[in-house]
Amino acid sequence: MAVPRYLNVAAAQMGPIQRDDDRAGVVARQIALLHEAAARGAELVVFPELALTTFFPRWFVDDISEADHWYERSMPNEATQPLFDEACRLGIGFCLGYALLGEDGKRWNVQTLVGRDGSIVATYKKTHIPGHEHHEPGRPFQHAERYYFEPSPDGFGVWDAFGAKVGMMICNDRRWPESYRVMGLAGVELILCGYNTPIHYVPDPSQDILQGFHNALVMQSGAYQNGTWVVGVAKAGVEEGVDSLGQSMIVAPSGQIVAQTLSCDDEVITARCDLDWCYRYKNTLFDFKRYRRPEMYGAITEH
Ligand code: CDT
Repeated sequence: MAVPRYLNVAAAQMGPIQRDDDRAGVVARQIALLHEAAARGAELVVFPELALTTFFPRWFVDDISEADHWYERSMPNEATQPLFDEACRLGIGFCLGYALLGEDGKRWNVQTLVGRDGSIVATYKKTHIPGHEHHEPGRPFQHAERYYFEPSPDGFGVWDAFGAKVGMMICNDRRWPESYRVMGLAGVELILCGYNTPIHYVPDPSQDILQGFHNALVMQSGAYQNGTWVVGVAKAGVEEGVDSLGQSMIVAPSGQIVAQTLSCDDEVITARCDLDWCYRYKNTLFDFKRYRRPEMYGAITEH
């Protein structure tokens, strides 16, 4: 008989981080979330996208070096070492989103996965960069991610960690079925995804009322169609006047939401993830080897 595999996972949603909030204060909030997750038996805690700063792509600066202070130069660093130390002391792993300015001068939107012993498992760079490249002065706020970040050249990875096959994606990645499918093909069992989603979608405000629906729609379908757990974690609430979606959730391989936040503040939700549940889908309806027709899907990568 196979030994059942369970992983206690926490989504540590964060309320807004304002422009003047310093990293020490943000990390103190994260440590408080870590403690709450630990008290609930979590082994892995997932924080949002850009979890150390405000969502700075909402402002444009002509000289990008003026934005350097929003980026980390290394991980861990002086500001985040207390989080690493406390997580290691508690024996909890975590996944943290932040902006990274590499030694080569390249700017990335990343998530780092840290093991229960404090060692870095992997750093994932965001693949799909939404928004715009140039200043758009007519907008109520900018979404200039394409100015501030390069698209990852690495693609999606799946790592053996926490006794599971763990993948990562960041915010807009969750809207694309290819993100889940590439990881699904690598056998992913648990996908970790931080996000910052403004309620107001400037190019088409008719979508505003649907933000919560679309958020659940993509993560539930991605989980189900690939037989994987998905953990989606928001930086929520009104940040510098911009209202952002909460509704962080943990989705089972069946597509069912097993836990969801109720607030737009710092809030922890947890789930005991049965990793073998994935195979009820991977070995039946979504038995990729048996049923997929990749020779019919060429257009997806050709165009
Ligand atoms: N951070 C991020 O990727 N946000 C986008 C907002 C929509 S595009 C302006 C998202 O997909 O949620």
